[in-house]
Amino acid sequence: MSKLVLNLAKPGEQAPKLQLNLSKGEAFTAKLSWDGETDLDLHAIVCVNAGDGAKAQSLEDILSTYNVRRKIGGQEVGVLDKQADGSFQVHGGALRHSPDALDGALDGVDEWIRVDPSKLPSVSSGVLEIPLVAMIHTQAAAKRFGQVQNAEIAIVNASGAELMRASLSNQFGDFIGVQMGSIMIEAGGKANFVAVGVGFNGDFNSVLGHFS
Ligand SMILES: [Ca+2]
Repeated sequence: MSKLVLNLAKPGEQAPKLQLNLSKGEAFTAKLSWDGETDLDLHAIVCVNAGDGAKAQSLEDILSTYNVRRKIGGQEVGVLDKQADGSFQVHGGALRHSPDALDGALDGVDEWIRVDPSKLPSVSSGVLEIPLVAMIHTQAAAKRFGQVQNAEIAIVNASGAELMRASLSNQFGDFIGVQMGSIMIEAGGKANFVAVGVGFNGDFNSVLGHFS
């Protein structure tokens, strides 16, 4: 299909792979934390990988604050409804995103995505692959992770055990975004997290271009 593209504005603006086994059907959470004024965002894309790369099928596969229904210059954009508490979700709640934090003012975790693999549809061939991406909001004037205080991402399983943790401020200081890795779900529900840890300096649509 043709490439998916999202409007990147918000309201008010114009390696070797490390495999981490998850228990079958086990839910887990990606947690993003930082301090200071910068707006960081966590994104996930539900893709099918039939052996020729991970590809999203429609806008309903994209869990991103850029895909929440909103008005930009009088035009409605985005396809995901914001819940009363500010959270939003895809695939009937299989992936749920916290309210979009516009700065790092919260104590501890500022944004999170919770994934419940058991709620996702099974694929007839290939695997479900869900890339997880953390990045600085495009409008945050040329900042890189090295200029953001205490930016960290962690993946935690249902019982609270940490599967991975990375410092974006230190390990990815030269970049505005990082693909942390992908959740891989085989037919039958067995899930792995495959760590990637690739930094990039494009915007979210350039990321989406790889996965659509
Ligand atoms: Ca944010």
